[in-house]
Amino acid sequence: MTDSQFTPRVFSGIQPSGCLTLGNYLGAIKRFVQMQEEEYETIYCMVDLHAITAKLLDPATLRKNTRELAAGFIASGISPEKSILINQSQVPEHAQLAWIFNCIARMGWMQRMTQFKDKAGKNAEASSLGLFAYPALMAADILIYHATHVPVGDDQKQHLELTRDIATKFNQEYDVDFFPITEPVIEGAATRVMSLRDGSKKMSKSDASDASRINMTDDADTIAKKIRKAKTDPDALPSEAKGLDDRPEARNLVNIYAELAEITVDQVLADHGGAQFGAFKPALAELAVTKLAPISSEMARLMDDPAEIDRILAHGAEQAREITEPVLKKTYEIVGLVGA
Ligand code: AQP
Repeated sequence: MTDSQFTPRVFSGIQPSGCLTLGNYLGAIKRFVQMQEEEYETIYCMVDLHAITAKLLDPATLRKNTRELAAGFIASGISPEKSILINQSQVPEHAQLAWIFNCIARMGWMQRMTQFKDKAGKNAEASSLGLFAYPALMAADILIYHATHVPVGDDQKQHLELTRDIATKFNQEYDVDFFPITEPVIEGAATRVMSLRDGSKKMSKSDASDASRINMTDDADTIAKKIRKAKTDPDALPSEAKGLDDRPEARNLVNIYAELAEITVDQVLADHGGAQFGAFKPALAELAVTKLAPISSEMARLMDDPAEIDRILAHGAEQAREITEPVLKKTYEIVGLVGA
């Protein structure tokens, strides 16, 4: 059997571990919206079970983050009529399949995961077991839908490779072609948006410095101020992309501009090559505010009616379970947990 036996289906998720960032938007959500308009069935998820792996959150904060993330998805253009929108914990088959995958994945595979090493830091012994097992749950999130494509930022590449390894090993162990070998979709000029304070670090919701990121809820003044204060070098912008080598902060701002304006890096440099950051930063701030302000005001409007968000997520969970229940049942049969 080939992958063509599987319905073209997209799954991706974001953790409600904090406020959505420009990195999440450019690296992931923009692609989610595009793929919704293509030939795929699309399922997008607030992965709340993942959000408690790095640290436990105050319950009210987690609930607020989850609704705000759903509002961010919808405000960015994900339509509950066109896509299934779910909250991971409301679809229990994700966690049930994850247990099977904990038994498929090898310790050696998990120990190589760089995100665990980054997030655990020096004190891995004090990390939760959940943080270590995170990639197996992520594989279950994807494969419980038999998803064929997963749009993600560059930082998730290794986890997607692990998902493929888990699907392959499961299929081999049980001599089946049950799980697809999912394709990552990592595209665009901003697959890894970097911190505004340190060009060697990814922009992240949970960075201790708020100045390091643009939050999707930041107002125009805050966005402009953060871009004005973004770390840069003293040189003017080059007129060709090669001139951005070894200039991570400059490259980051140019990549952000390109992705927001939906033009190439070469086009940005054709327009702004030779400009000092004193001139480029206000142009970038204006562009960012123009693109992000409608999303943040729509998020605020949606957040005024949390019951409506809950209703959308409950409906999404019902739709999702039409896919996940049969896949889990069949998995249990293959493994020998139920059936003849
Ligand atoms: N800086 C980024 N640039 C491009 N893409 C990014 N993504 C995250 N940060 C960037 C992409 O967003 C999707 C959701 O990520 P996530 O929230 O599930 O986890 P994360 O990658 O760990 O994101 P954060 O913001 O860094 O969260 P915390 O701080 O909680 O760990 C993924 O597709 C990711 O690639």
